[in-house]
Amino acid sequence: MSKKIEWYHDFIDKSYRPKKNDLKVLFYFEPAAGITKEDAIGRIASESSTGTWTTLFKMPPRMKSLMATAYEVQGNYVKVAYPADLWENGNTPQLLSGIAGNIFGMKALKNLRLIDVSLPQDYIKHFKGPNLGIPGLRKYFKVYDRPLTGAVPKPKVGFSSEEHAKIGYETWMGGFDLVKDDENLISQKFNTFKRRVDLMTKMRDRAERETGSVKDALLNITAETEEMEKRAKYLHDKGWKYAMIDVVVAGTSAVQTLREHMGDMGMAIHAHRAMHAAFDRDEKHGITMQFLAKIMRMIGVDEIHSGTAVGKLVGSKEEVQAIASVLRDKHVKKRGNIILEQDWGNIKPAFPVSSGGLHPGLVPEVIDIYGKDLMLLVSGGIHGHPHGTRAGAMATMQALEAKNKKIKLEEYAKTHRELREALEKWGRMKTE
Ligand code: CAP
Ligand code: MG
Repeated sequence: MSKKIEWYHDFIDKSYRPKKNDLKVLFYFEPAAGITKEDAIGRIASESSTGTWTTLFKMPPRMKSLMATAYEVQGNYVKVAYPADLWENGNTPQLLSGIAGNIFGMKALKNLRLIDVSLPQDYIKHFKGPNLGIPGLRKYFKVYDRPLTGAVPKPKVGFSSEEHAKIGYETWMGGFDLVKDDENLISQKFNTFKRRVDLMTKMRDRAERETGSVKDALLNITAETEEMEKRAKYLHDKGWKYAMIDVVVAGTSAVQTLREHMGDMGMAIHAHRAMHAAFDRDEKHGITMQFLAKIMRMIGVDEIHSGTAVGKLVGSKEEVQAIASVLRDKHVKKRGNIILEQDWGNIKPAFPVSSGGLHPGLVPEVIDIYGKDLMLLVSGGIHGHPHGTRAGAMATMQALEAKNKKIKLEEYAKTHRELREALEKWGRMKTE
């Protein structure tokens, strides 16, 4: 028999019971041709903790206590426990370099998907979580019985700051709480951040005066981190409660820095997830959206896009509800091989954000899927209304009222013109 040259199987112990402070991770895996399941799971635990590809000449015995353990295998799902001492307090990138790092590139695996992590109290206590979260934002808007509503001026980019602010005003006047920048609108020549903020500030003050309601915006500050800090401060100085960040492209480290900075100013973070589908779309490989949502709630975004299940973008009802549970529940219950249990302790709940291809006719279905603790973004679905943005926002608010009163949309539309016109155009159509 040849000499032992690797020690991957040392990372497997099916009799192991995770300790209270272990991090537990659920993976889906498919071994490459010629690799056994045992070889595969040993490699996952090894590469994401203390291992290397070969046995070593020397290894201090205490290192044993830092090894991860693959402890439960069910078909192609494996759970791995990681000792608390492997992780630096409050360092999200370090966590990702471990459990979401090299392992995705191992030749021994045909596919690997990081489904969820269960984080012990001792780990999450080093993070702040959302600054305002659902309760803080509801209190700020004084809106308790319906989702918060918002819209992005469409098309995505191209409007001047003046045009943008006018559309924003119409959106607010139609009854929406928020006007949102698109993910790729930040500070282009034709619509710079400062000019947009200045004009939006004037329009917000006017809309607030005229409606008597709180109006805010999700203005996109995404840039290099120090520039984001400056932009957040600028928003604060102009009386805005929010800033929006494209959190995946900006990175966890930048989001964490902004959470600190904006927390000091009493602000909330709206997290857009542009680029998430590069790693969460393939069902067999990559990282799930519920994992991203969990990490972002831990760091402290107040809301994050989570899909619609009925709109134009990918994401099933099951997936969308798993994400909502991770974001909103205090005690997240384990669901099959979809989510692990999570006790959030003192970390506040964050809003899921349903967006992408929505229009008034889809509102009841979205509420059936999510319930009311939600941010509802309807953009094309208001600006495409036969009577324009304001009427489109009104139609959406009417759809929400109808749902609240348990009245069928078609019935409510008989006495609500804007809703009727929206239904005449789109009906209950599912977008693509
Ligand atoms: C929606 C949107 C959002 C997507 C993001 C867009 O506009 O502004 O960025 O919804 O997707 O550009 O498509 P519409 P997700 O309402 O006009 O479709 O929320 O799934 O991350
Ligand atoms: Mg967008």
